[in-house]
Amino acid sequence: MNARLTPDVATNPELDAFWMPFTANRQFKANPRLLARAKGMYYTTSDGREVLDGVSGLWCVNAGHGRREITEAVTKQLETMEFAPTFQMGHPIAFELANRLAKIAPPGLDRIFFTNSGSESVDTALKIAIAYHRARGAGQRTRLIGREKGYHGVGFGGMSVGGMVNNRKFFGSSMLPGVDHLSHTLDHEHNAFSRGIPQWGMHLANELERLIALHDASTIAAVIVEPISGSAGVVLPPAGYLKRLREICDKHDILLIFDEVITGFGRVGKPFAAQAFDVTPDLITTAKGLTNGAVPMGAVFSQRKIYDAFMQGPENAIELFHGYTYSAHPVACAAALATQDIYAKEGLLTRAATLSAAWENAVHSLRGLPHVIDIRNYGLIGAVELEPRQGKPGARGFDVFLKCFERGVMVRQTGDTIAMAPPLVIEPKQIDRIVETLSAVIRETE
Ligand code: PXG
Repeated sequence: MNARLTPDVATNPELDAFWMPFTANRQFKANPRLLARAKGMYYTTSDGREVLDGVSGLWCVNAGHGRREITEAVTKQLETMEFAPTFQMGHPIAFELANRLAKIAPPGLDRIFFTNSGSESVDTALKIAIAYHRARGAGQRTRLIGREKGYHGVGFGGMSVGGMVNNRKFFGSSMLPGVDHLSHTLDHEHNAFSRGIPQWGMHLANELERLIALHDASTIAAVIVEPISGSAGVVLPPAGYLKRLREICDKHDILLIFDEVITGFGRVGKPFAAQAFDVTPDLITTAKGLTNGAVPMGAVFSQRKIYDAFMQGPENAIELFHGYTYSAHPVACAAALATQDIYAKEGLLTRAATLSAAWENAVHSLRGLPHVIDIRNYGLIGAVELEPRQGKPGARGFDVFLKCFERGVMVRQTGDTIAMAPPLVIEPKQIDRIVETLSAVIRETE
């Protein structure tokens, strides 16, 4: 225990009880950053400062904060029916929401399973993949392939297929057996400062052939990747890479899962990255932007052929022994429907495409600043990677994040990478504000 930190913590005893997620608890509690209100593009801190939201809360508030339509829909639903079970029962807006989502889904992915988070969506999709093969008489296909630097949430399934070292190493060998990983696609030597999709690295998808040769296709259920990795600091797919993964999976009867918890719902200029990259997976995992972050909810989009494979046997038999008490929670459904209305009415699922050129120019204007070793962008996602300080990885990134926040711009830091993903309602002058603040802060950070 670091004794030096104890007195600081003691000065804020009201902060002790909340064990904060993915947070340096002692550092935070010694110097808290408290958000009190939010409207449009801005948070207001508890001491009354306005902060421009450069990361949509945590990649989820795609339509901007404080949307009245969502508040009203949620309020009305709470007054009408706050809860209803979806095990052997149903309620109308769950079906309405599934039908709505099916309409914006990539071709064929029109069977929707509801969860409460991205982590649950991932574990659900992995379980569906394994059970699907079993339903087809290929029950030996249980192996899962993830990728280095992948983030698929924090459930045991998602952790196992994920590839972020710190998210794994503290949990010993408590991983799913039979998981292997592809290499990640981040490559500074060939791709640093690529604008949009990098050109080099499609061949990295061929590693899947190597893993298949090692394990044999008959043991592999699914490959799961984020079309664009978010948490690892924005790692983009090289041109042609995702298509190649699709071809290899098709050849070997392996399911391809896209984890679109971050890329879904307009972040990349189309409803889903699957559409932006013109590659159709078998399952898509989502959460976050589904409800604009207002109520926790996730959804797994499944190819109809997968759903149909389960719809066999006696009609009174439960086909998938999986689900959550709060799957399709009425309040979450109401929030999601209101969110989808906003997305449709305001054209937000494609707005990133119209802003992406300006966004790209803005973030790449930071090239040449001290310590900037790479800049990556796609849709309304951007990342600026800084050179780590000698022996102190993450310290420079944290300083930049903190100074930006003090100057009224909230970005996200992972290691020494600053990630940005503003609400899709952002205006050009707000893009400038984010980038000007970041520029000034980077210039004066040792
Ligand atoms: N998959 C992906 C691709 C994600 O980005 C999850 C699954 C898990 O979702 P839940 O709802 O269980 O948290 C995520 C979550 C960040 C950051 O900025 C990213 C996420 C969560 C928190 C922080 O690094 N993504």
